Amino acid sequence: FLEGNPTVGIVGCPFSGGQGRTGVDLAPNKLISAGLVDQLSSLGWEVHYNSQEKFIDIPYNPIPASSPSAPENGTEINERSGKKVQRLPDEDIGKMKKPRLVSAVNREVSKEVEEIAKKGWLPLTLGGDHSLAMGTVSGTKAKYPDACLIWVDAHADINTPDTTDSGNLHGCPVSFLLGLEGTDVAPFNEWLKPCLEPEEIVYIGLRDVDGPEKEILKKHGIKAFSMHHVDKYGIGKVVEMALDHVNPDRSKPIHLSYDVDALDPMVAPSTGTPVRGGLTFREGHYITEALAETGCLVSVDIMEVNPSLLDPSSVEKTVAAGCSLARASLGETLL
Ligand code: 4U7
Ligand code: MN
Ligand code: MN
Ligand code: MN
Repeated sequence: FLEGNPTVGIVGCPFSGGQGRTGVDLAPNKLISAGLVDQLSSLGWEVHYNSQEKFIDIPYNPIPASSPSAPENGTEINERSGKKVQRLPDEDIGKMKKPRLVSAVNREVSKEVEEIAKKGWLPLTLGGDHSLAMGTVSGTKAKYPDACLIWVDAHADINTPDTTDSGNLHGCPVSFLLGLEGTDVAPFNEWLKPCLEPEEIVYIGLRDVDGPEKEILKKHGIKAFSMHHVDKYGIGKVVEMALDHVNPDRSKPIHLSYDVDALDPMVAPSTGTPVRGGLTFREGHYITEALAETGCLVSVDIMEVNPSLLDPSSVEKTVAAGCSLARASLGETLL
């Protein structure tokens, strides 16, 4: 599906507004500093890297109210960009936290991913939190309307604005992409149109799914392989069954959205919502290798690395895992 020399457009998204912990916004820089650009070049890819630092000047940018640079009139100096930004209020809408910011950022991500995909390149989005998948998947779908979605995660991320308990939008992107009941709400409905059918998505790695999410999965007949299925069938069979479901002829483009919390916390400890009993290092990488092998991968997300959590060795492990998942997705082979 890609055109010309294999080219990857890395979209660095330093964004944490879809959940409550800071630090996940540091991941793109960390992954790049770890050498990701050279690593992908070595695999034969032409690499373009574009950091979306402009996010931090989006008007709803949540600077802590106690920030020393915060004058009373609502105009503040952004500590990271040094630029003046006007901070508009971003009050909860229903249960949704930071809805305007999450929407505005994803609107930019969607445009960026669409642009890269339309050049015939592969967008590799480095999160940031997983709310960013609203943008990445809609951007991919704009170029490839028949793309299927493989969602690797401990969580289903399919809460709606009505079912979410936490109000964190990183737990909701899939419901918006599907256009489930309750997602046709401002500000998202100003740009995000439902672009995914329930039979176009498959999950691998689930082990922490909220009650209402289970109901949604059942109601819409959404295929999911939990850790129970990985244990039962082995990862090789699970990936084959997952592909048989969304891409039976291996003829459709594939978007891979990879939340590193799918990996066991021993493998990827530095992430905001770790859940024990996850994928081993090899199981996690097998998924990306097998998808690369199909030749159908057109867009990849590596999400939820949080370099500010735990000790330096945990951070290093998690960052290294993020880089190696990206390499394996782009065709690094063991032999
Ligand atoms: B992630 C959760 F309640 N379901 O909605 C929620 F358990 O992108 C977690 O997969 C969401 O890390 C996790 O807040 C989102 C919770
Ligand atoms: Mn998760
Ligand atoms: Mn997730
Ligand atoms: Mn998480």
